[in-house]
Amino acid sequence: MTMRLSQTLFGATFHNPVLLAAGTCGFGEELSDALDLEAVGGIVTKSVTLEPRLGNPAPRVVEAGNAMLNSVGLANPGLERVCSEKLPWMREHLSGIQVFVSVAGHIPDEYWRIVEGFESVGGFLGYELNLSCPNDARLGGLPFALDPEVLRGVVEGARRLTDRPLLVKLAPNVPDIGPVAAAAEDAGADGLTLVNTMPGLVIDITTRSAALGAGAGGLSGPALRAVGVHAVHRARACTSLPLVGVGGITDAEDALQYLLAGASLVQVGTATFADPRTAQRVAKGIARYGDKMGVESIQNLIGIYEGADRPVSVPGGPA
Ligand code: RRO
Repeated sequence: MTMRLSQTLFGATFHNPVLLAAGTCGFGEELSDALDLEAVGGIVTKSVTLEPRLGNPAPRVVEAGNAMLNSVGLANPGLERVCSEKLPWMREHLSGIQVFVSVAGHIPDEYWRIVEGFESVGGFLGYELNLSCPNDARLGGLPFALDPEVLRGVVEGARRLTDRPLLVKLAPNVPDIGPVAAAAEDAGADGLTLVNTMPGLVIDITTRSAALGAGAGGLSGPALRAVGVHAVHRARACTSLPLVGVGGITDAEDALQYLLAGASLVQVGTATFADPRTAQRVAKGIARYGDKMGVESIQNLIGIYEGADRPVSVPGGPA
């Protein structure tokens, strides 16, 4: 028996559950020589802002133990050029897979104007609202995803502007992701992506300065995996939305943890930098696991973690 990997979610068919994460595949074209993009379930673009951004000073990426620290600073061509230069390529070359446009901004109005701009062009499935970038000071404020009520306002406004699937990307550094997930659902999100990178700092002890050009950054890679799996598990208990798990996936076993915890889809991010074919390999490995276990469809694996019904303990919070 061969396990069925395809699923219908958000009114669209995902031929497998493994997507490329925002910020790790550009707009597809940048990776098209290194892997067969039709072999992944979909991609999420680099976050797009209203105006072009050059990004932060180098180095933008450093090693941090079993992890990576980045502060890219939202480098992207901006709404207008993405619509005129990137979307046509994606429309032509990625018709067999699902594309989400990642949206970021400093103020709610920026998110809404970007969604309005993309709505007038089309040629992709939906949006991933990036409310959790750790490297964007938001004019001195914190990422929207750290406060359920602030997040609610951004999502409600975006919801009024589009009928396309709206994913909301959450941050790992909250005391309890449950209320944040519930607020996103209440505000009209169609799905949640968990999690963005975790704030971190690497210090060069020779220069006594930060190893990254920008100072602090966002931690990703294997060290983040258990945090992401826990976030999915916690969100599963608090919402009925489809969940997209991301953080530290390098092989099928990692991805399976997210699926069992309750994610319908997963994203591969940091591991793509080391091997652009990681997502393909992960999808094949999930299928092999299903075959070995005699599972008919991937849907029969989602959320069947045996602790799913147990009360979720939140460190520092009530059990
Ligand atoms: O561009 C970045 O520095 C960045 C973004 Br937008 C994000 O959402 N997460 C991250 O780790 N880096």
